[in-house]
This record gives sequence, C-alpha cells and structure tokens, in this order.
Amino acid sequence: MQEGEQIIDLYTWATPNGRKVSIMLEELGLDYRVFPIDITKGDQHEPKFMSLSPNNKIPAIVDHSTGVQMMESGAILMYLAHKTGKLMSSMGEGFWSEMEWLMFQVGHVGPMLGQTHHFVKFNPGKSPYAEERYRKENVRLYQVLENRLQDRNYIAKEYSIVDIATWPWISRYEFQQMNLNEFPRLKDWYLRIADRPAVQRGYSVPKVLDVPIPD
Ligand SMILES: N[C@@H](CCC(=O)N[C@@H](CS)C(=O)NCC(=O)O)C(=O)O
Repeated sequence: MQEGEQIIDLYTWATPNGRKVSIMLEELGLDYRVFPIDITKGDQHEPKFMSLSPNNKIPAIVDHSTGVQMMESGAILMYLAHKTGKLMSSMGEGFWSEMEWLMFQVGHVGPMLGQTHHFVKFNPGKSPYAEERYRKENVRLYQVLENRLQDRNYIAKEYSIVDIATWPWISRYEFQQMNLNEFPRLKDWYLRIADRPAVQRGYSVPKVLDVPIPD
C-alpha cells in the first residue's frame, strides 16, 4: 500500500454488524476493499485479524489515508461519518438524539436480537427459557422502534448512522420469527431503507444475497 492511499480495508462477514459498515461505505461512496473473515470457520481468532480486532469480532477497518485501525461497528460508523461530514449531525440537538439511538442499537438491539438468532434460529429446543426470554425481548424492542417511528420517517431526524446501524438487524426478521406486518411503521421504515441502492449493494458484502422483502 502506497503512503497516502485513500482506500479503506474492511474486514467483515455477511452478518448484521458487518453489513452496517459495508452499507455506510456504499452510502458515502468511499473506496474500499473487502477482506472476508469467515466467522463460521474461526478466522476471527487468527492473530493477524486480532491485531485489528482484539475482541475477535467483525467488523474492523483500516483507513490507509489516516492510519486509523478500528473495531466496533458503532465506533466505525461514527468515525466514517466524522471523516466525511455525512450521515451524522454536528454537535447539538440532532447529534445527541443520534447518539441516544445509536447506543440503544449497540446496547440493546444488537446483543438481544443476536441472542434470538442463537437460541431460536440456530439452537431450537436447547433452552426453552432462553428462547422465550429473547423472543419476548425481540418483540419488545420491535415495539420500541414502532413507537419511535409513529411520527417520523427515520429513527433520528433524518436518515443517519442510526438507521444504518439498526436496519441490518431488522433485516433478520425471519431468523427472529417476527412478522413485520404487526409493526406497520417499522415495516414502512424497513422498506424505505431497503429501497436505497447503496443499502442493496452494502447488504451483499461479502456474499451476494438479496435484501429480504416482507410480504
Ligand atoms: N459490538 C460489536 C459486536 C460485533 C459482533 O458481535 N460480531 C459478530 C458477527 S455479527 C462476530 O464477529 N461473531 C464472531 C464470534 O462471536 O466469534 C460490534 O458492534 O462491532
């Protein structure tokens, strides 16, 4: 890599946290190269990857124009928004509502829906208690988003890193056995974002898969 090269290296896999960053890079039109980290085969435990992501999880980036290396999808979204001045408000009312809902995604939506995938989709029957607990939490979190979207088209004021962080988790509604028709405002929001060409391109990284569209 030449010094001053503008390219960003994205270490990722076809999961909600990975797709947040590929969608963001597509929205921003930044030049990036994809390095697939197959988490089903244990690539996330390789020492080379761990030097970028000490928590053994995708996604991670290296920005060759600044030398910045980062893990944690929420932090990466903020870094890219700050770098370009796009998809995040500057300090003020808009900024704080974006932070509020970004933290909600990172602290609740991701970890809880991830547990639904683990127990309900991939290990059914192993722990009825956990299946019930996370399915209930899944429904509750969809309702929080449904309520938030009653009087707005996006989770914060305008389309932002908050929508980009949250949308890939809702795109797994089938894994979660959720019917989006029971959450009409959330479904409209989901479809509004699914319609964006950058979202469709980012969704297919690193594997070509079509964005799920509910009936
Ligand atoms: N808080 C992290 C979570 C990242 C995460 O959980 N990544 C998952 C894929 S969505 C992963 O790499 N799993 C591999 C493993 O747990 O070994 C973020 O938001 O980036």
